[in-house]
Amino acid sequence: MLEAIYAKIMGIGSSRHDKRQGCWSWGGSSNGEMKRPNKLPSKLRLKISGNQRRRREDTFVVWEEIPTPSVCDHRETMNSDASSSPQSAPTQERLMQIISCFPYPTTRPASPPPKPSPESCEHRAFCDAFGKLVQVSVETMAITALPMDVWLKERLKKWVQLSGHEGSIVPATPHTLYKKQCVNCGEGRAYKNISKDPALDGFTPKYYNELEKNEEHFIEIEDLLQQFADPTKTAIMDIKIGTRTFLESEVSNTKKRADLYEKMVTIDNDEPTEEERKCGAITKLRYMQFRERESSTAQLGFRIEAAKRLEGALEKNFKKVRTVEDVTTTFMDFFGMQRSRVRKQLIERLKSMRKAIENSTFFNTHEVVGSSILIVFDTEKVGCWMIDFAKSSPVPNGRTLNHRTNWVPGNNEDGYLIGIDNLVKILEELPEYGEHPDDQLMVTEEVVARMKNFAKSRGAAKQQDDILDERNAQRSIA
Ligand code: I3P
Repeated sequence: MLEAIYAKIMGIGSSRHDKRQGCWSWGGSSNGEMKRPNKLPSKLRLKISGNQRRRREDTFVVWEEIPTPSVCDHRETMNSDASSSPQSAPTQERLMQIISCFPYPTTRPASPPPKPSPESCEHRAFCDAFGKLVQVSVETMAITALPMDVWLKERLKKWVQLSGHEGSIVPATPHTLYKKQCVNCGEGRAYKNISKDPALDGFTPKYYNELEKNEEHFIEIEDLLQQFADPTKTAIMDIKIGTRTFLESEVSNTKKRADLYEKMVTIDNDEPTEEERKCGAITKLRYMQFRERESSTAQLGFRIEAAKRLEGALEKNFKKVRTVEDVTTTFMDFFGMQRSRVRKQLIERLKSMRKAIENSTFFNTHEVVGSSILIVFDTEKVGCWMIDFAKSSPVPNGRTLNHRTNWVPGNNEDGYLIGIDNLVKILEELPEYGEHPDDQLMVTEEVVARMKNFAKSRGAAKQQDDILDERNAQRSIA
């Protein structure tokens, strides 16, 4: 779910924040369901208005303060309640352990992405050899200048992972990430095809490399957050796009899974049929379609997977954000007071992205399932990219797709453009900041600071008035 917040950070599904460590992480995988914390400060609850009120208890969206983003291991933290006793803190050694499963990180600049234009063998051989020489010398210099563990610790301090399966993404160089590839996953091939499609240039992370370590496969891609002045001071949202989130191969997969049954009842205890209850297990297709219906995927062709607000708050669970109203409210909370500026730039970017997709050879010939739109903004800049192509593959028999036709088994349509169309529409209909009644309730740190300053200046002015009054009184007595 959530590519890295590096943000999809990656294909987000559930997440956990360890306050003591000041770290946060996201995971979109099998085992990590969040429970509703017992008590939440009311101002941190998602505001719900109008006809959403009836679902207030269901719409479980929590914003939590996150002091310092860093990386932590989901496996140690994902299965317990936020309000329960403290978890064992992931140590630097533990982080190094995770990193050690990946190809060795390096302070070298990432090697340039492969050139799409055909070159002569001689030319390529020369470039390869020359590239290696340059790389070796840069690497040597960089390592001399900054020891690897120091570099890595620094990098991890600013490390945020949004999407993908837990522990699946780590820093590779100051501007790139390693992403672990699942078995039979065609993501490297998808990225190679994307790099050959000029229409998509700049709309996805740059793809650099495919690597292997201990028989595991990795790709090296751009870390999009590094385009921002301070990646820890960004707001990030991962939106899974498409009306279908499962592969067609799942339709014929009859394997029943207890973990997915458990996840289903955590979301809605009334959902399983009698037979499913007896069995205590369901197929992946059943679970994925249930998730599509419970969220906005089925109706709107996209769903919010995870988000971190500018002020540093982390959104944990959007599984029941389903209607246009739910989505609108969540966007308003996410954009905060930056709404007017961010919304405008986002709409423009999404419209160009839509045009790019309509003109893209890659999209014409591939189904793109479980991919996300990653939105990142800070106080200066707004970015938006397509990420996570783990479930993207060429359509068989030379057929083409339009990404707007409804899915029926065998037609490979994914509803990608249905999602973008609805996203643009909802953003266009968002009220300007200040026009919505809820805006007055948005008491952010900035507003509190402004109120304090105002009170202070009022206090100072009153003191001056009192002094003047006293002086005047003394004068009149004299
Ligand atoms: C997960 C989510 C992931 C999916 C995962 C689901 O559900 O849909 O995208 O992984 O399947 O469990 P949730 O969001 O409710 O946590 P894939 O996209 O790789 O299929 P999995 O359990 O088979 O990993």
